[in-house]
Amino acid sequence: MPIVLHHLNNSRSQRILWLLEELSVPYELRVYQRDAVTNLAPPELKAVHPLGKSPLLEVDGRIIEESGAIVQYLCETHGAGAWLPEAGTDDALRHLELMHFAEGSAMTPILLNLYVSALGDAGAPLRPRIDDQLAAFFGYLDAILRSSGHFIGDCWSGADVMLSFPAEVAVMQGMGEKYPKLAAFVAAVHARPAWQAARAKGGPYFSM
Ligand SMILES: N[C@@H](CCC(=O)N[C@@H](CS)C(=O)NCC(=O)O)C(=O)O
Repeated sequence: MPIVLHHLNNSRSQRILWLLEELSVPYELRVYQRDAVTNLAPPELKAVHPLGKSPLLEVDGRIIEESGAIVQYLCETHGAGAWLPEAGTDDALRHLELMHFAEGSAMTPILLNLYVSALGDAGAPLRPRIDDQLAAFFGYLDAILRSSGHFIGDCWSGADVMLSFPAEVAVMQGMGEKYPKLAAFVAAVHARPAWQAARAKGGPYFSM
């Protein structure tokens, strides 16, 4: 029974699709379309998992949710020793931190920005704090990117996959010049044949 990725178009699930392609994992792709008006996931995703969000990875009938858990699982089971630093090393601890940072910290101001922007002038009192936190997190990511172009060591890892989404948000929102290392990282991600194969299968992503 192949692994199934329950994929929502134009979403954080794109990075899982990319990783599946990188690792040459045999998988079945089930694509769900956002509502054209609300941009929310369709109700069919709730039949897969009560939260009705994506990505969801189905392995032998078991649904794995949360991007970080899915990335960790795929790297451990299909990474052939690559994509994760050696256990017990400082890089492994750093990797753990960044895997959690991607969803646990970086996404907070990104989502607040999205929601508060919809409020127009009513959201103005929240704007300085959100802008401050976006600058703090994007600036941090830009600063910690290594000269290798990766977040850990000299090669691709699960942390690169997880952080590709907040990095893309920064660049797609026109902050590439302010964060040139993030911009170069995103360009390197998008140049990967596996990323392009994922983009072809997953459909339009941001404005690409
Ligand atoms: N922390 C979760 C977030 C999942 C999530 O919120 N996914 C969004 C797509 S980016 C979603 O499904 N949104 C549709 C909705 O909430 O209706 C993860 O990384 O897997």
